[in-house]
Amino acid sequence: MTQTYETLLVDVTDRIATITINRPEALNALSRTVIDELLAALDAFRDDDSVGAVIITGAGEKAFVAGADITQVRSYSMGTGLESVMQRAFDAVESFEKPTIAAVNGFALGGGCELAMSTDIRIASATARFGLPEATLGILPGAGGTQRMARLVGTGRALDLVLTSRMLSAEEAERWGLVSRISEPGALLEDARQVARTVLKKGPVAVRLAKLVVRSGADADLATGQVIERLAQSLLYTTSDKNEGAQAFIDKRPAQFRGE
Ligand code: CO8
Repeated sequence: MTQTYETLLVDVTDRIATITINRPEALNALSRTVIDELLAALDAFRDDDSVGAVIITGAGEKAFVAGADITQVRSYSMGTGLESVMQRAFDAVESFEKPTIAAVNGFALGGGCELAMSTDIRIASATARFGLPEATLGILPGAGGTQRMARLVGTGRALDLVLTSRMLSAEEAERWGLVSRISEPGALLEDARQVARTVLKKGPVAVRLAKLVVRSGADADLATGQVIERLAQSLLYTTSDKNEGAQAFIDKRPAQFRGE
């Protein structure tokens, strides 16, 4: 039975878990409860073989997540910053073993943009808007935002967003490389599920290792990244999935991967 949450709606269908952050009255802002429940949901999915991929989205059509809950921001102290629960939470999203997709259905601001950036694949509704407006509140994007944005779109563009609080349309976000696909608003979730279904047809060990290699290589020098790549590939060469994938191609049939 799927666990119930106060601030999340969770559905598991065809090995795809959809987590909907459900506080539409506050544009799905990230309260501490949302963060705790998001981590609890990922923990539950980690060892659950009935879940192969996770989609994260927001309730309603207006917002994916409009940032940290500003009503709680006033109580943040230096200790809150140092403890940085949100930074660690998004690290957990980024390093989650199974593929993750953000279906960005509206405003993805501050912590919402940072959450989306910690997923593997970002799909935006044509009406989505992205930004890191923390400086307007006298703080900075402290949940990985200053770092992930610079890595995704380059330092100059990241500084433009961070220093001015400007918002990007879905089209601009795609041009900048912040999202890789745009959907019509009504088709967003189904498009995200289609992407998840496509990934789920691939060799599961290959998908898991490919994610690990791309992620760990992104912050390494080329030679180190290539060593990681070579080691992962050598491991895959020992799997029966590798033989099945090649045989299925020769037989002109879909592969039946066993994850070993
Ligand atoms: N937190 C709490 N409530 C919110 C938030 C939020 N982030 N965003 C919107 N709401 C609430 C509004 O207060 C409003 O509530 P009510 O109806 O009770 O007045 C309701 O949602 C609807 O919002 P608006 O009326 O403002 O809707 P508009 O269409 O006029 O505007 C915007 C939409 C542009 C999205 C606007 O709501 C907005 O600017 N929201 C705030 C965006 C923002 O600044 N986000 C960044 C927050 S800071 C952050 O994320 C820090 C992350 C790193 C922290 C690290 C800590 C260690």
